Amino acid sequence: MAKKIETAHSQYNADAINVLEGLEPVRKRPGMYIGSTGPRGLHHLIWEIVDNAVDEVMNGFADTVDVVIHEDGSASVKDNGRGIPVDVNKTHKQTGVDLVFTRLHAGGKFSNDDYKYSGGLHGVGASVVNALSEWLEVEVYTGKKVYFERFARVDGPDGTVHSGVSVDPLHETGKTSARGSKVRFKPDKDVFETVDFDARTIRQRLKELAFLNKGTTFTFEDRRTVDEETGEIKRYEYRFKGGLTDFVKSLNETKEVRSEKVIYLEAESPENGLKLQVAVQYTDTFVENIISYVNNIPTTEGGTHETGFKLAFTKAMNEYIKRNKLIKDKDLQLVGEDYREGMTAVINLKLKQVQFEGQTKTKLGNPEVKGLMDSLVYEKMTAFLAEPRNKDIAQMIAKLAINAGKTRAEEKRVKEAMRNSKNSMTGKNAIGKLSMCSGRDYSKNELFIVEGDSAGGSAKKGRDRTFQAVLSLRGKPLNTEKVKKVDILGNAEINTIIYALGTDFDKDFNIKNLKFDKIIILADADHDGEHIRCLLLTFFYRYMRQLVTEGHVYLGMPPLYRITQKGETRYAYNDQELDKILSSMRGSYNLQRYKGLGEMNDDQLWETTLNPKTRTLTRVTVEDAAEADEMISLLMGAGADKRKDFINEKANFNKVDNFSAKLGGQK
Ligand code: 28F
Repeated sequence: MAKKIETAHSQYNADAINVLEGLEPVRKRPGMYIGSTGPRGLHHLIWEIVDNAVDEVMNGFADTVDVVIHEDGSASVKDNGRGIPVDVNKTHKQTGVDLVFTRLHAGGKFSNDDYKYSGGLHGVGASVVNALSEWLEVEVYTGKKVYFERFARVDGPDGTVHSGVSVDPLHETGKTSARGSKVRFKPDKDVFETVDFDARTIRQRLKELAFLNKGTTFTFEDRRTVDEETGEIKRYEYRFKGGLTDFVKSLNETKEVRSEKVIYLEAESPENGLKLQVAVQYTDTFVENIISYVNNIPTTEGGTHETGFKLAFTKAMNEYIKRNKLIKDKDLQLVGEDYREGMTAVINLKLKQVQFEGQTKTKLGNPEVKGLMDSLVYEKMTAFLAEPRNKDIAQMIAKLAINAGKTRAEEKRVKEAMRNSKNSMTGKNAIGKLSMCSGRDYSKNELFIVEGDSAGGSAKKGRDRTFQAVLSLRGKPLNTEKVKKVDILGNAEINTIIYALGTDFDKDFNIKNLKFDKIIILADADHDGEHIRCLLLTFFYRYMRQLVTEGHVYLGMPPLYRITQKGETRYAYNDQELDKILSSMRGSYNLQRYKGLGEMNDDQLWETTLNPKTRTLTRVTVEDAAEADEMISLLMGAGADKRKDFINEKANFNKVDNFSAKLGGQK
């Protein structure tokens, strides 16, 4: 190995300087090219190479992409495309392989605009990966032959570091009947904070790419670990014949759908370098779930393509309803959101010139795309609705939207009524459940939401009433996914919470009016308690998300056991803690198991759960809340049959336990 590097030094000096000048800036400022040198940046290296393989797929030359993480921590990506050109390019006087791996391609990668749909940090090119690797090996299978080239980091005697140097130039190594390219590289540990690839992240992305590129096979192997059960290396394979249609179905897997059929539209505008695919399916929830991609990159912040899609969908449906005279009530005017209650949609856009903007550069900015999407989707959707065989689904959407519109009007009336007669909110009902604190310094105040009247009673007695308020829940708060907004308002428990917090909810939510710094959920450690925790988190996640993202929501952790010995009291919060305490004790002791919060008297509750000096709280993260939300969808969103299947198949209550274990684990 050392020998090769020396050869490289003497023999390829001239070339090496060229390469250096080309790749120098990347090593100097990796962040500029891959965003960061943290885990995200590290994975960017793989995405970059995978992107090149997917380009071969998108151009119709390949249908398989294999990714492997090797025992030595290197990653390889292989496609069955044309193979990176091995002949010397006339203009550049370099092989195609050298062009790809040693030339920095500003922005649009190769000069040929038609070659590439790329955007954002993606598409900065394989040379960036080369520059940030300890070594990188390329194998090309073409014309019945195998070619190989190795690049490496070369540390000069004077301490200078040159990376991406061709240390074993391109040469033939054997025969093959295969076609394609394979790239294997080892990230440079001097560049990255961590060089540990995360298998789950890679699997997720490959699955997503498989949905977005229908019919393409993506495989993944992590050779660093073996499967616990089989003792073998696990191989994952993702391939979806249905593409976006399968994607939407998979998103709705845990929900009850309004119709099995998925609306699928595709269109293109070659003169604008735009291709679009859209898939839509309705669930029996009341939530809108639109996810979009541009050139296989998720546009989480939305953008002009989403706007255009919404405009077109609304317009096409409005006209359908009008043409078929489906609205009886003259005063009813439907708006866009009426058509999106329960809608799951995936938009996949291919675009030549992309502009990303927004806080995380995940928002599509191209202004022309709004109009293009609008007219293309409108045209396709109108045609879809006009087909006799789509009548059922068209009528179904119309009916849903009309209901949504009616409900929206009703909600407005209920809310207005509520605002005008403060009575209903501050009425006996709310007051009976809520014991406010006396302090008016909102940045210190805490609201305990307590399960059950007896626990609520103890909490009311035990608390420090200067800054701690208590709200006791009598019944279960309702599952906010399955109900309409107007029912949410009608649910006493949820209503009281909204009133107590002062923030209003959903679109009217305003965190400035929050009357508490901490909202602490206190529920028992049993299944009912889990359920209540999940329901509340789902409500906060869906309708008051900022409470969660800004860290105002907590879970209280009441103890499970009380151990007393000679007048000394200790508490255990789980079985392991109990074992530990008991094994450290000599002589007789008294053990009490709390079956619920209600069994604790006010002193005990204060000491273990309320007192800021001695209690344990778990702050709820947005991931926790999202997980609760997903679980609620799994457990309640689906109809009875599906739920039963799920419980039988996947033992969901373990998942509930995992969830609480996870929450408990991060105090
Ligand atoms: C494992 C990652 O990188 N696959 C690739 C090709 C195919 C061509 C190509 C790539 C060379 C110099 C532009 C072949 N035949 N997988 C990959 N497969 N790059 S990268 O060409 C790039 C040109 O300048 C290819 C004809 N045209 C293009």
